[in-house]
Amino acid sequence: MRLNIAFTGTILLCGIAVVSQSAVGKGPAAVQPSAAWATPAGRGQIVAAAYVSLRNRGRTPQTLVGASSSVAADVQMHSSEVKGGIARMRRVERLTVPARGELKLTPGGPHLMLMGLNRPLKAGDTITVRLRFEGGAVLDVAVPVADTSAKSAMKRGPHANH
Ligand SMILES: [Cu+2]
Repeated sequence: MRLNIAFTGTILLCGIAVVSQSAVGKGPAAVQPSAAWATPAGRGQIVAAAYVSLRNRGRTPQTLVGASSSVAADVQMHSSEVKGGIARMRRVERLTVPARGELKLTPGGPHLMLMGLNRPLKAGDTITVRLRFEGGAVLDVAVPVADTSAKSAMKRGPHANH
């Protein structure tokens, strides 16, 4: 158990190092992430969703062509649609952040799917998700794992990020 905890700590430190490195910037400078969060996943659960808003201050659209994370075997981009009262998710290869606009990944809309989790995601943890853009730029986003229990949903109101 003690070994296990030490190992998790190491992973977290690595994640932080990656984030600060990329803040120096090889990502598309015009794109800024905000309001990132991921759903928690208990032991044995292998799928979680991640959301983030991407604002593009530039004059050219930026196209997201892939994502990855050290906590998951695969990170897919999905779109959501409701057909005949049933919500369905579909894998997509590209998501565009419009010029001088915003792409919001939200529940019920386009989102990231962390597939094949290699560890539980606990509320309060922060994971790193790397977004890959057309042209080769990458953006590492620190994604806090949210507490999605009913009680905390109220606390996570408009001021939850302050
Ligand atoms: Cu999905």
